[in-house]
Amino acid sequence: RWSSTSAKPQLTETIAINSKTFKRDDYTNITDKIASLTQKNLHLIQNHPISLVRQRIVNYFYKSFLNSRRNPLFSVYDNLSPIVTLTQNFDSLLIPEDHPSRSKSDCYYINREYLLRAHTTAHQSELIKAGLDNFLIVGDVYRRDEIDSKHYPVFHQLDAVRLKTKDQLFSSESDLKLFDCDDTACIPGGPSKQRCHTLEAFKLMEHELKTTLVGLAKELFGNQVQYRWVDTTFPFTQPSWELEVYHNNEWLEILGCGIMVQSLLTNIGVDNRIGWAFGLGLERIAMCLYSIPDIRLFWSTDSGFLNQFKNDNLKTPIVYKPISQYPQCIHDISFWLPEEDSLFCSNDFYDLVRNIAGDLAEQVLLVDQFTHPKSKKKSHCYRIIYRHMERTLTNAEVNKIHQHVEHAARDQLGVTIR
Ligand code: FA5
Ligand code: MG
Repeated sequence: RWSSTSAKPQLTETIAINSKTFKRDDYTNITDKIASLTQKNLHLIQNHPISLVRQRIVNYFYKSFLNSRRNPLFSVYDNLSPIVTLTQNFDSLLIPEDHPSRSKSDCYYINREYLLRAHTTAHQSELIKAGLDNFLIVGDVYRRDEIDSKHYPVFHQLDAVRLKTKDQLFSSESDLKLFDCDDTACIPGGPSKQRCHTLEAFKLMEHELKTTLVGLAKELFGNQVQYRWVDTTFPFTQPSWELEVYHNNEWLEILGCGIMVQSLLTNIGVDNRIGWAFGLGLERIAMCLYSIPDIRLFWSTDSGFLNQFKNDNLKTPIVYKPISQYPQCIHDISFWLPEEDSLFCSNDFYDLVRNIAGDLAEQVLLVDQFTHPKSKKKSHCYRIIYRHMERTLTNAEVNKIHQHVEHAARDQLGVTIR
């Protein structure tokens, strides 16, 4: 999305990610900074708080669901490549062509065929197709978003799927059925069950899903945790809910879930099972559990951070103690958007800052915007707050970075610095 009026930076025809090479095209919007994060696997690093939360959730599933031989029922996939096709991330999940979540301003596209997964749900269909009925997926996910203490372009999710046959849901002697009709057409969005499901199958699945997740919330936050269910919609579940827990005087959304849309299953050849699924964010839970104030800290390689999470028992309470608070450096940048201002989106600017300043950019805020009454040109003013997490930044150092941001914004986004 380069403005036609600006000088195009010299781009190579291909881009290398995790030692694989991809062709660039008009969809490519992944930056080097983001590409460099695809091999970090924070969720697999020993003692890392993201890894601790992963282990606690996996253990909860291992002990809650056992097969007849008393072995864990769920298998875990935590090492799948984050590079997925548009089919995996969207089509297999019935996400419509015109759904906003597909937009270039929200996703990191490698090209028209591949992107960095925006949710771990991207692997759901392929694992079901491989014959699995009960599984967890854990991994890094990528979304273009604002920059503040709770948002980072990479975070980690854990997804679960559980499929049940009629015999597993009701017992083999029962006359009860899973399906009322083969009409899998459903009007998405409503809070009601899908027409093809019998009321009894639906109710039992809803009950198991919700008791499993309330049990998980109690396991993580303690038996006294206050929670509530909020109706929501996903293209791949119906009905759908979010679970919120009350923490530090506010309701926090920790996951989305629902009864899997039956046509998603029939599309991949499964016609005798009903399923539930959910997806949760590991950072949010870790920030609550360990009082971690800033999402950038998860990427810290400082031993003063990781050492605080060493423990022999996953359930030992840990309270993160800030290594120190270094001062912020605040710089504003104002510019005119390109003539054709639809070519510009704020997320492009956020990525540009992230690419240049890395984790030194603590926040980028759009503080002012206006349209010139005569020329109709639009102006944006952003406030960039720079701060190092482990030392004091010098003025000279910040000025240099900020200048670099100004030049790059001019050259790459076609804006005119005011
Ligand atoms: C999804 O990603 C769905 N794939 C979840 C799902 C799976 C629903 C299977 C039904 C069945 P959502 O975008 O709401 O939904 O993200 C799920 C969770 O990820 C959120 O509840 C939140 O805990 C976490 N999350 C989402 N966005 C962010 C973010 N920017 N930073 C940190 N955590 C986030
Ligand atoms: Mg949500």
